[in-house]
Amino acid sequence: MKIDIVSVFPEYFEVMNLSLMGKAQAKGLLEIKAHNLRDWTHDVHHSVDDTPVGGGAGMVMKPEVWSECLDELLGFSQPSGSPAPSGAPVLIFPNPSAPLFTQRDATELSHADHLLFGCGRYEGYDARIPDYYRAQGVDVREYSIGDYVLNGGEVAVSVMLEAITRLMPGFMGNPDSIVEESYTGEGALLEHRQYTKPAVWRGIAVPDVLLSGDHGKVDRFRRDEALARTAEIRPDLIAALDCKALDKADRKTLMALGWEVSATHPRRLAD
Ligand code: JB8
Repeated sequence: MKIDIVSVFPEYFEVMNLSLMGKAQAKGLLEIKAHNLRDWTHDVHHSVDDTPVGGGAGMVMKPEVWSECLDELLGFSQPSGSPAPSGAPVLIFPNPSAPLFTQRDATELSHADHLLFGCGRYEGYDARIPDYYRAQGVDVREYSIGDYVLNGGEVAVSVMLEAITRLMPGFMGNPDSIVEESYTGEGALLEHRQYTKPAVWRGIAVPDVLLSGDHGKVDRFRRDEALARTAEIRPDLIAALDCKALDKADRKTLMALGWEVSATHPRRLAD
């Protein structure tokens, strides 16, 4: 997978040479290139922003600099005209006012050949930039990574890239560890808690059942814990489950936790 990132702080992405991401690059699985947006400016001050039309605080990133940069990285020879070449990258802009980036998006994008990320700064980028490339036939995505505001898109891109690249075949040593994780698949639950040895540490014992060697009992214990923790921390995920996908023991557990499970989706009963 080829990954281009455009930013006014391209050095930020030197972290991508570390850990599993660095190994994936060394293996040739990934090719990450960070570009400096200011390389596409022509003025002496290398300016990339201007005041907002309509007034207001802060600055907005100018469309002309971005279009010169993106035309080149997308392989568009003309400023306008020819449609997106086949095999064109998916163009992704972090934006705190966009839909949430989810595990589903990470899974989808892990199959792409080429991603191009644009990192905004200041109050963001001119809204015509994504509009224009969409109109040119480019697959343009805008995503928020959560309900908080960052100073720019760089951190959001590193979050998205970490979520996307670890799903690529050959990226992780043990692909099984992906299947068992939170937020994978339809019946998404938070994970059960994890323990390692020793069995008693500072007077605190791991749950007995995990030492029993009874895999059926261990699986049931973990499933019940996942249901209970999810009901407590993320009741929205329980309410999104398909009741038909719940086994008898799941239903019994949820009912004991105060959920009604006879409709399409579980519903929290009034206390
Ligand atoms: C300027 O909070 B964020 C985010 C914030 C930003 C920009 C992009 C993303 C650009 N501020 O996800």
